[in-house]
Amino acid sequence: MDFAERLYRANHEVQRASQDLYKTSVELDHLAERQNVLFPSAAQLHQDLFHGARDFAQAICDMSEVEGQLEQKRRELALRSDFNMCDVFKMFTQLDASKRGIDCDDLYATMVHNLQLTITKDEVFIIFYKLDKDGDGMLSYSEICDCFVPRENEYAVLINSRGGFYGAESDPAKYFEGATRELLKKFIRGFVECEVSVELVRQRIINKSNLKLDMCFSQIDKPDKGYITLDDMRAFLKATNMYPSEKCLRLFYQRLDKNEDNVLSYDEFITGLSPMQSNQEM
Ligand SMILES: [Ca+2]
Ligand SMILES: [Ca+2]
Repeated sequence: MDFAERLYRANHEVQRASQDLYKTSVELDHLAERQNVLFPSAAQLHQDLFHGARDFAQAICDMSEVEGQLEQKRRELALRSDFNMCDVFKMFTQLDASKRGIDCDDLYATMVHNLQLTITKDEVFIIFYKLDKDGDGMLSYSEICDCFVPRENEYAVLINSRGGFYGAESDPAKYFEGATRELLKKFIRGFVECEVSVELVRQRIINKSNLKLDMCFSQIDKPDKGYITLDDMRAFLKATNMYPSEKCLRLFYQRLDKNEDNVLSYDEFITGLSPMQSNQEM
């Protein structure tokens, strides 16, 4: 083989190798594209986010945390061995066995006169409005249980398995031990604080961040199912790099899911996130 032929063959080899290299790089590009479709990077997801998405995600995290703090107080109460729903209901009906529910006046009288709680009528109304789920103007036994029984099952079981202790007691001020009454007061204050904090965040979403809730709904509802799941909510938060505690997020989600069917309808989303003032205007 002479020198010219060897050079020719070597050139040919180089050409083939570079063609192979090119093919491989094209294949790699295709692979990368497919990878991006399957596993979009955080940066790609961010490109898809709507204006104000991070503000909205922050608002969800803030409201979730507030719900978590209230649940913590519920658990502290549930751990008191004398605390039970039967006596709570009796105390709030002011020991009137003929009453089938608690009205706003009973709630106020029990909190102010019996528990000696510093609370305004407006604050009592906030509690009442939140608890009266069926809107009949009375708090039923189950509506009162919704307020006090922890959402987490192991704690719920504790309180649900306890019967009443104070059946023979005629003075509602003697219901529950001192430390339990203190925790009960702390919980009621926490309940008001939770509602006030959530209301402030709702106002922030609309007034400061200028977000339209219907737009937020359609952006989180992927792909246009007409409802939002907990997974949708989590995916949205992940895309904004926010990771609230799973327990707190679940509590916040339950707050919005009024009919407890595990999905957030458009109405539940809008009503749950609109400030109270605009709810009344609607
Ligand atoms: Ca009711
Ligand atoms: Ca629902």
